[in-house]
Amino acid sequence: MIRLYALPLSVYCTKVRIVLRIKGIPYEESPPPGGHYSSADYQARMPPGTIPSIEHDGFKLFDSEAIVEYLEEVYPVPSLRAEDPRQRARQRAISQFHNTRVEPAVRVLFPLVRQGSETPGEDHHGDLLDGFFRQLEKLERIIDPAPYVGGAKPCLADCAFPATLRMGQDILAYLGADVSFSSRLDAWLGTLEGHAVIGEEVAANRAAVGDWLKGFRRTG
Ligand SMILES: N[C@@H](CCC(=O)N[C@@H](CS)C(=O)NCC(=O)O)C(=O)O
Repeated sequence: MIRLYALPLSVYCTKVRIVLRIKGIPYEESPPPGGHYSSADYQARMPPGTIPSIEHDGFKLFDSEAIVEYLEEVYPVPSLRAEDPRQRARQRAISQFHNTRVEPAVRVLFPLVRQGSETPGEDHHGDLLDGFFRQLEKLERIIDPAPYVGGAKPCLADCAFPATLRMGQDILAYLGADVSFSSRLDAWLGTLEGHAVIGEEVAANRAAVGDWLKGFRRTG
């Protein structure tokens, strides 16, 4: 049995949950021991102190990308990666574009939410908001969904983006800025959210983001 340490607000945890559920892998989920990834209990068990992480029959693994690749190898059916090495490599590059570009462009917005009373019109805020839009433009040029990144069925490269794009959109809406996705990104998101598992997990993450945003008071 796989134990998943995760929290509802984390888009990386959403990605791993999507993969576990699409593959039909039995798992149990709990918050990190001590309730948070910064707890001493969790860090003693999982030294990087990040979520998500898994324990599988005594084997401990952190990092969402390593986890989904491991799951793909240990539970290869249904497959979430291309047979062809070039397509597979490309899908990995797209996944990494999420982890190294798109998600960080959303994460840098967190302090603006925490500040609460600031307005997005200020110059340094504008730069941060533009950073997210720049990554969306690049993503638009990188993917060619048909209707998923990997073709007719979802692949690993489809699993991380929808929660992160919605999180970016919801944070920007909270900050008073509008995010309209291009027709290509919009159609892709529609496909992803129309998938039963992906749709449910993204909705759950979005609800957690909504609760998190409600915890801050905007006065600006
Ligand atoms: N590259 C990691 C990033 C995961 C990550 O940053 N998770 C956040 C929560 S969403 C976290 O654990 N933050 C605590 C920290 O970085 O110390 C992955 O893909 O698992």
